[in-house]
Amino acid sequence: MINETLKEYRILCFGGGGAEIAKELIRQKFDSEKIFYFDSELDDLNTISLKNKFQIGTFTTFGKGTKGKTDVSKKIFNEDNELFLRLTKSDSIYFLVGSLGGGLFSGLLPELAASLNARSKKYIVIGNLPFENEQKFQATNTTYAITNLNTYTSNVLLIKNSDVQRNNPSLTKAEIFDKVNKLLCSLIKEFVSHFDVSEVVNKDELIYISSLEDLIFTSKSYILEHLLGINNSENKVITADTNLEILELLKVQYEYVYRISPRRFEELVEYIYKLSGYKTELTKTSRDDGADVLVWTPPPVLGDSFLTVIQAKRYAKKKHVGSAEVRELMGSSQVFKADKAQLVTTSDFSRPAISTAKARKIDLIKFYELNETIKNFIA
Ligand SMILES: Nc1nc2c(ncn2[C@@H]2O[C@H](COP(=O)(O)OP(=O)(O)OP(=O)(O)O)[C@@H](O)[C@H]2O)c(=O)[nH]1
Ligand SMILES: [Mg+2]
Repeated sequence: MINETLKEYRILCFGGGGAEIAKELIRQKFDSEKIFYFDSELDDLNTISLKNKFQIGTFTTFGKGTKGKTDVSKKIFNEDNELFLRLTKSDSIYFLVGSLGGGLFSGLLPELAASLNARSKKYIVIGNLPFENEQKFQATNTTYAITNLNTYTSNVLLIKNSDVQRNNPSLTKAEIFDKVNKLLCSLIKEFVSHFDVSEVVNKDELIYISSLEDLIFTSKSYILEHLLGINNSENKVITADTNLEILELLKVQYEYVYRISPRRFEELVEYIYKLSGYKTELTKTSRDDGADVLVWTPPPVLGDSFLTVIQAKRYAKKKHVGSAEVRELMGSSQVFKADKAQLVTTSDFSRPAISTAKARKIDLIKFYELNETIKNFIA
């Protein structure tokens, strides 16, 4: 029953260190639906395959990092406030995860904490501190983050890189990071499973702003509170619906569609058809028949249902869909013995694509048109 309740958590990872921790979470088979990764650095975003990853601060850093500047993070936070609000709307427990020292996570943490506090959300900060001998700005950023964070929460658990190094003097730096990531993951795992950190983590490696016992107590009582609010068999654990949250966001800020992962985009397309009442299926990621979504139209009174295969292309604004993509979809339409094929994109279609599609009777759809039709379905 506890596990049922704990479906309600989200692990939000930030910045380069956050990406490494997220990768470890994925390796340890954490439910990837629960893992979110945010970064302004495209180079780091590209190293991880995750549905819930978001480019932030696009208009602040243009795909670069903050270069160690926490004030840049504040701008990023303001730019993407809407995204954070939407993704932290439900009454989940939020884990804010990353590595202090760099600009992004250090600068965002106090802003996120302030925002979560203002809306009475529950959260726990889990991360690591830079090595003692790292560059000066790392220490400055860390102090900035912790001092400001202190005014909002005492639910903070941090591991010091240097402590791990002292306890494991023979390890290389890369091995230390690996160890730190594993420690952080076990910390999260413990919280998610039974909220007892004492067994998995060597307490000497852990610094905590409040006492660990307090933290565990707080979290436990939250869980209990949460549990008491539901009656077991028919329990009302509402799993937050990320697709809906993102559609709501797109309703007010359409441009976000360029910052989500391609897989998330495929899901959104499927979701729209599902909301419209159709039977749908998302094809496996590994499958490469060129079809992402299958939609069955209900049969008119009697007869066979009508199958539409859909290919979803989350392309950058300027990258238009060409005739090759249309031909590929044609092929996959045959593989699936489909009655109809549609190509949905976030960008536009080239002239050859349009003429190829016309000859083959393939529908070319711009995502905003699809999104427009769905507006009626969401509050
Ligand atoms: N947990 C963890 N931390 C790491 C790893 N590799 C580097 N770091 C730490 O990450 C800290 C912060 O750097 P980043 O996370 O890259 O910084 P950022 O938050 O992305 O900020 P900017 O890149 O400056 O915008 C450094 O001080 C390193 O100690 C890793 O594999 N795991
Ligand atoms: Mg970075």
